[in-house]
Amino acid sequence: MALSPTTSDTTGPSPASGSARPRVRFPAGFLWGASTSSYQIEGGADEDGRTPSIWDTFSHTPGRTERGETGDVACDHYHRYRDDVALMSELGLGAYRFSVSWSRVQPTGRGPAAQRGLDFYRSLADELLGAGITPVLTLYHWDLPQELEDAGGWPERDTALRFADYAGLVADALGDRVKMWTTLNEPWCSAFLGYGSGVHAPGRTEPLAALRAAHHLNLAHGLASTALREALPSDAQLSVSLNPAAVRPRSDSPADRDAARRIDALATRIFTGPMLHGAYDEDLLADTAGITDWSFVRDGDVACAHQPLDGICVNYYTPSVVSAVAGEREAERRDGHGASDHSPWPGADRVAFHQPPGVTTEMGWSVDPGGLTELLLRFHQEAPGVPLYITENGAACADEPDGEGRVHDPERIAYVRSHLAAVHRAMEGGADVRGYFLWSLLDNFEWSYGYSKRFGIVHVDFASQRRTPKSSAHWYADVARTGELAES
Ligand code: IFM
Repeated sequence: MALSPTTSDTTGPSPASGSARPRVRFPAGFLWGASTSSYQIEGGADEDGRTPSIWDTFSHTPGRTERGETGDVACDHYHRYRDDVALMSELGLGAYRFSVSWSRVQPTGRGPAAQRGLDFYRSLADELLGAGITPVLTLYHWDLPQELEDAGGWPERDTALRFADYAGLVADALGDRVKMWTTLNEPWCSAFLGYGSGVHAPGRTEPLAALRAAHHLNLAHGLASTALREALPSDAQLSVSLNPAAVRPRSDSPADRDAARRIDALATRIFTGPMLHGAYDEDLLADTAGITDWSFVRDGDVACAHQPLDGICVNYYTPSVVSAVAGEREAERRDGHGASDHSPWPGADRVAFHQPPGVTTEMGWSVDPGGLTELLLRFHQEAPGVPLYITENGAACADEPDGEGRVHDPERIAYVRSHLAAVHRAMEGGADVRGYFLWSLLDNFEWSYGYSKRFGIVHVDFASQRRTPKSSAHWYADVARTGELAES
């Protein structure tokens, strides 16, 4: 079903709709893409001068990842990127979001760039542009050079300064090819899973370090944005990818609503406060006062983090349902972020997380598209006039090829369909959403879960590196081609 090239409305059924399912139409120019990240797919871990990142160290530490799996080879994308771009082209993707491995392009996290590392990303961008696919570059998707962690990592201010230098190097090398730039991916995970619960690299479990890391990530975003604006052509678009929480109190009681407020502050407002409004909220500072007086925040830091943005990128998978813990009871820790005796929520020890009823994905995450509509409408209100993108959304399913080598994943199609409908509802409510990037293009290294969770629309047989587009890939290609979605 082809779209008229001039069609740009986002509401109402398609005039061509003849099926029983109502159809929604996305505007012409809407970006249909898929996302990946460097450590999760590249492999080539010690090639061409790349040095270890915190994820190399962490995954090589016994007991840190499922079955001791690492990203040493992953999807071998470092050697197969041409074929992967050809696959994207066959699927008709309009955009591809990838991240740069910092230690591949600046091996010690300081000093001059490594030419061969930069050349890889230049060739990748050229390949994409040649195929008519818009490259969308994320500077940091969790793989900090190990040398910078050895110097203290994100809890130390210097890491933010190093990040700005790195941003400038990458901008100088790719600014002529890449127009869409994202500073950080999900800084909440870097700070609170990396330094709080320790389920992510570098595996530290220090509440104060987690809060310091969050602040220095905000500062890093601000400093890098300034460096990017200086180095990039004026038509470059700058954004950040956040994973804000859609938090629901389990009941309407004041205690449960307060629990939701605390998690909202720690998950979302700790970043949107400085980045969008130039301040940390008072309630966040009060909730964490037992851990820190925030004296590591220097004059001018939050103003620096508060940079003009050309887009806000939202990553969404599942909501959180929380309640207050009464009395001496231990808080339930089903927050969906992996098993640890340490909390990723400093200052929220008396908050319990609950599994919502209903369907879950292989991650155990409940399927609730309403959370995505809610978050998009929230950003529409909080940052009026700033275009929104969904830079990650998708589902892990237990996908395996059938006897004929085909991979059927109707659960993933249902998940993506319902979330695209949720995006459309937010657009009907006024949200200026410009694109959707499915997580993920390929099955890949799912962090501490190793290769046990498959998020790809393309199946990867990790032994042979054979790629097989799943039925969701063909379905998504059709949505991308027509700009239309049949709601279930
Ligand atoms: O695989 C991750 C990705 O790296 C960051 N966002 C969530 C995805 C699924 O867990």
